[in-house]
Amino acid sequence: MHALLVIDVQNDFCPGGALAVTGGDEIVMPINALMAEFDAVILTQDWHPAGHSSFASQHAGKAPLEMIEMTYGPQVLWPDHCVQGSQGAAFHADLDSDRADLIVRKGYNPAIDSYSAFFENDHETPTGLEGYLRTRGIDRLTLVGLATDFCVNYSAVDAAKLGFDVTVRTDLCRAIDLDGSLDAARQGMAAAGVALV
Ligand code: VGL
Ligand code: ZN
Repeated sequence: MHALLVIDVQNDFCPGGALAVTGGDEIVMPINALMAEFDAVILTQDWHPAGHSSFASQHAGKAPLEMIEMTYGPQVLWPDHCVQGSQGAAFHADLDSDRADLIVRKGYNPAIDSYSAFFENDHETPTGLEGYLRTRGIDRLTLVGLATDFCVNYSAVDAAKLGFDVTVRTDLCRAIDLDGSLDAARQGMAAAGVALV
């Protein structure tokens, strides 16, 4: 069984959003068209409580895109984004979210960010997605969405480590590209055995 995993195609990651990814909206229609080719379609949704610890606004003297050390390791600080229930957290209006079998929300823990669809950024707290996939007999995943170098990257690497057969459609992803993060992500995914096509 082969699932399409659509990562964070939300207003805040599209042009005009709080953490806009260049060209983020270009991938929406082609992703919709791709959905019909899969046995399952799963969407993820970045879903932070107001005042989330990954927001620069919560750290005195810190600006967005600066780094801090959290108990679980280094963390990039972001502008406030994808706050639960906000328009920014909603899926892009053209994304065919009705087609989804499952929507996985992540980043709801106030103290821990969660780039990956599988684990929070402590790399151990699970979201439950692994169990869902295994109980449905899904062993292959194709990933698309935003952003290539953060949530797509972390999700793809975790999926490969868990033993899934993982492909990233790089033409249907767009990147933030912070200080070489896109090159690092490409290398990390390839080293983990992810097929980049
Ligand atoms: C993401 C930064 C913060 C992403 C989410 O979806 O790649 N990036 N939250
Ligand atoms: Zn986030």
